[in-house]
Amino acid sequence: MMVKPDGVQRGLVGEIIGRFERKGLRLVGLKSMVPSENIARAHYDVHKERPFFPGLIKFITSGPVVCMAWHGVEAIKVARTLIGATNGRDATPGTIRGDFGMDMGYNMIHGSDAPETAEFELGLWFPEGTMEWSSDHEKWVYES
Ligand code: DAT
Ligand code: MG
Repeated sequence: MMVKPDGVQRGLVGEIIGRFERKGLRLVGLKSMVPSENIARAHYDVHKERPFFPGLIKFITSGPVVCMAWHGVEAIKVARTLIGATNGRDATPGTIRGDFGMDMGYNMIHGSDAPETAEFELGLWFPEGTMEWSSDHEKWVYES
């Protein structure tokens, strides 16, 4: 997942990370950077033919983002549920976009949408790999 430049500018990094932590996901990678044009284009390659693509690349490369790798059972689905619909005006209250967003492009956070895209995006943003660690409190997150 990635907090986009609007989320960083609005001071929502802690709020967003806190929601995933409290849900019970385990943080296995975290870094901040101003994305290069190359990494942004590779990340959004599936959208390269769309009319909004140039604006999206300009936005994502406009300032710092926070890249996060999270681990958990069905983590992708769980995270997408917490994130909410793409357009903040349509997103359900209680989701990140539903609570903080009013826009389609400025929607604060990216989340991988499938295991294959997660694998691709993790390789792109975390070429050094992610952390292996176990959380002592996880035994109280999952019954078995
Ligand atoms: P999501 O971020 O919910 O996975 P997506 O993968 O369809 O959404 O699109 C990637 C990003 O591109 C999205 O977060 C915001 C932007 N975007 C999508 N559709 C758009 C549109 N019609 N106009 C402007 N920006 C758009
Ligand atoms: Mg997407």
